Amino acid sequence: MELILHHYDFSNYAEKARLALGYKGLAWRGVIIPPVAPKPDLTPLTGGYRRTPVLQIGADIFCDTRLILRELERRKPQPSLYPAGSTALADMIAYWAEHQFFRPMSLYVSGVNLDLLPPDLQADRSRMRDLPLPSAKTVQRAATRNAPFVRAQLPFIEALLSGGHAWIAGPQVTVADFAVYHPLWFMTARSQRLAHELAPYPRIADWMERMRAFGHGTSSPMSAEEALDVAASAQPQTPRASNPFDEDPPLSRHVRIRADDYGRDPVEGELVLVDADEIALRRSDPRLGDIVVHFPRLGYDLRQM
Ligand SMILES: N[C@@H](CCC(=O)N[C@@H](CS)C(=O)NCC(=O)O)C(=O)O
Repeated sequence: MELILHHYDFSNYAEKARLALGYKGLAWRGVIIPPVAPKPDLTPLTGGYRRTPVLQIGADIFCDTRLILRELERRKPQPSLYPAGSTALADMIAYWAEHQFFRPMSLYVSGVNLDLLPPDLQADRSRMRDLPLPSAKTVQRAATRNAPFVRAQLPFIEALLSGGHAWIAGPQVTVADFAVYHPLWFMTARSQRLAHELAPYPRIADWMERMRAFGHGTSSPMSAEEALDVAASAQPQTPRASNPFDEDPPLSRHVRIRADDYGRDPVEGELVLVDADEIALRRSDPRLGDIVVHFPRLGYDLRQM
């Protein structure tokens, strides 16, 4: 079954997924989705989730790169993203990179590149976070306030790469490499205006070069229409056995899942899989039939309706 990545070029989380596909030497099809809502060809697949990227395999939809990388590992275990012994540390570093390091990075980069952003982007991102639309001045002030947070954390990364460590969590490649890479990629993806921030860090530069060399695997474009047809003519795979916590709703209950931070559009359906890493629900779309939508456990709120 083909791997279909719904993405757009300047999405840094999509870059994380593309690079993981490259690391594993996978072939995939790419559907370009709009960078702002509404996303009328994506939400029939996800049931409402609008963030980027999304991985489709037939009538199974994987939301969030945390789960997308796990799913790639399941389908092609080698080379591994979760080498024995480094996984806990890698997961914790990845959490830091995406929850503590990336937000100031995003505010700094967006402020500095304000004149280069698509005109509707700020308004969409404010709506996505339930915030009022900021003025240009507010965006620039946020950049000024957040630059020190970026600058204070860059040395952490240089330090992780010292002491003979080739990769972020030690001697082997892990998910932490991909989670730390994409915020740095974002820094100079749109312009070179912040390239000077990385200049003092030779180890970061060398490691980013080795990350870039993984490439994106082999990809060919697919239209949104074709991806919807793939979902319509496929059946979701039978979910693997669940291993719920006592607090979880029983399987087959009607549940709602949504992100716990931003882009919190709810997805509703019947709970079909729940364990420590993943939650999945089955929903029915009038055109596509049954779809199973998968989320990582961490970062998502699961509620019985
Ligand atoms: N935790 C999510 C975060 C994804 C995310 O925030 N992606 C950004 C793009 S880089 C996004 O969705 N922006 C709004 C959009 O694309 O609609 C993941 O790991 O996939």
